[in-house]
Amino acid sequence: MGRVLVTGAAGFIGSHTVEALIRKGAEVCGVDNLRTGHLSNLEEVGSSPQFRFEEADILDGGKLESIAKSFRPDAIVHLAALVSVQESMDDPDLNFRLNVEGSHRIGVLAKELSVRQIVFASSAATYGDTSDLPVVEETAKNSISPYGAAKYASEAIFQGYGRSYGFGACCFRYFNVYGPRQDPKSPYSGVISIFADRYRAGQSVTVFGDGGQTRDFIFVEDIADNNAATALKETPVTGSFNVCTGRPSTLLDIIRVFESHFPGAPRPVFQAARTGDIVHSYGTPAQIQMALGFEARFSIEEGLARLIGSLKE
Ligand code: UD2
Repeated sequence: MGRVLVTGAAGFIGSHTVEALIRKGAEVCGVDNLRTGHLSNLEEVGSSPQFRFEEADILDGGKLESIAKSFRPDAIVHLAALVSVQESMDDPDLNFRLNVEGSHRIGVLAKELSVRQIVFASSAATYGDTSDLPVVEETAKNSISPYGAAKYASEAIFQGYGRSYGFGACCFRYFNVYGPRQDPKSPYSGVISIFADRYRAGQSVTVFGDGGQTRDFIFVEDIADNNAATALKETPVTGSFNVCTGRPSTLLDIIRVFESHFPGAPRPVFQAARTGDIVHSYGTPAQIQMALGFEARFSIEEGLARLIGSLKE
């Protein structure tokens, strides 16, 4: 079975990806600088003989290289990043270092170690605000944040380096990912993480706008399974793919599901829509389905039920 290095292993998507790799029988080395990741996210895999953890920064080339050289990965899943769009707006230098220079470093590492495959966490933020729906991979890339721009630049870095040095580079444009362990702390955190936190605490949620806005919410286990399966494929794959369900939900749909799990919860409070907010967003997963056989397994009802179950544990 494969040996996979996962950067950002202690993060939200990283920790689920490590679990998916272990379920599939891989040997996993997880690295994380714990800037936004938490060791507690790795509690479930901590005792697995298939897993080791190293605290390291992707920009610390020497340390990362010595970890990677002793582990000898066949594939790298690169999820370490500055993950907040708002933080990228406030600190574009840090965004550049983590989300562009970091990609370059990982690309060079892949060359040095002759890995077979890189899996990279890109984002639907590469498309920016588009009224051209559903979003397909060819839709214009009109990023409206340093974060989206860096993700798109990194796709070019990974695919160009992959062709130069002979590794596969799969760039996954995640849509709105949700699930257990997503951090609800910032007002710019994913809406479902904020809603989950508030329903659990018996507090009312705030809806910006009329709640009719749509997003293509995808459950984190679908994201993780796809990362793991791609990292473990025998034949390298290169391309950029939407990772989404193709089924948009409105915020009112989401609230309805939460209310069925939290009967008697306070009613939502409506406020003016946020400036710059996108009204409708959803993608089509047709290309990833063709290339990798991916299909989201979790409906929004099932994903939310899992998330709410984890809160009540
Ligand atoms: C994501 C990014 C955002 C920007 C955008 C570009 C995240 C968390 N956000 O925003 O920074 O890059 O993509 O496409 O990655 N909402 C509420 N109540 C709340 C919180 C949010 O009504 O307490 C609304 C929000 O105004 C929006 C919807 O919920 O209409 C979804 O918000 P989101 O931040 O989860 O995701 P999105 O796609 O707007």
